[in-house]
Amino acid sequence: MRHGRTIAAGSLCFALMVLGAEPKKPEPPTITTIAPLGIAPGIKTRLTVRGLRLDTATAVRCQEPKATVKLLKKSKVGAPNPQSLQLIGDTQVEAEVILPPDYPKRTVTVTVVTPSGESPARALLIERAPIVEEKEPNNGFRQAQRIALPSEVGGRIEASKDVDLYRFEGKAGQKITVEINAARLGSTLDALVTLYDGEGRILASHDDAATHSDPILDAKLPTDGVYYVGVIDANDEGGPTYLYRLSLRLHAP
Ligand SMILES: [Ca+2]
Ligand SMILES: [Ca+2]
Repeated sequence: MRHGRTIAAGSLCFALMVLGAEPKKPEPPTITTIAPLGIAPGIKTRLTVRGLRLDTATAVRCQEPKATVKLLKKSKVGAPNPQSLQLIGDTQVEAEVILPPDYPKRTVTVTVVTPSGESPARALLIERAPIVEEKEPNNGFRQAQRIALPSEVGGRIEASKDVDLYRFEGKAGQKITVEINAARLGSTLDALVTLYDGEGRILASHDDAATHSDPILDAKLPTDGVYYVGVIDANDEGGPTYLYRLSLRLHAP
């Protein structure tokens, strides 16, 4: 499908050139992934914005007019292979953003401006509570990272077949939700999340929601004790742009 369109566009371009028309205008930039995935209001945050054609950036813009945004750096970066170029990008900009402390919404969007135009907007989560940073090694039950119930964790499937395991204590009858925010925010990760009991037996697992590829699962904990949450990429891929935000939530009884 994509190949067919390219040929059609190429033929059209050739036809226009033969007719003496203007050559095609340079394409505007696009954003693939922004790291980190979220930002806390009132706190200076350094963002790494990855995408296509970002190395000529002249500005980074924020949807919130009262935000302070400073473009720090722009550069070309390697993409692992041509197939993943559109997903991962091969250029990046770094910027410093400060949102007003009373910013009220759940997300904020940013764009990158180059001489060829402005990119489509990419959303960032607004963080109201401190984020727990993922710590490797956490690939097995014995190495699982201890987190509280509830918690918000910022993690990354940094390499092919990376597994991220978290351990928490629960009580019988507690109702919890485990949600991943990744693809919805431009992460390359196609996350799959699994809830295990203290013996490592699978209690629940989820891959894709109805309208996107970020998993979300609800569970009622059967006993008092230890539980584990595992995050993997459904295709066993990984890398710097395979970021996720894990929300472990406890519901009121
Ligand atoms: Ca990891
Ligand atoms: Ca890991």
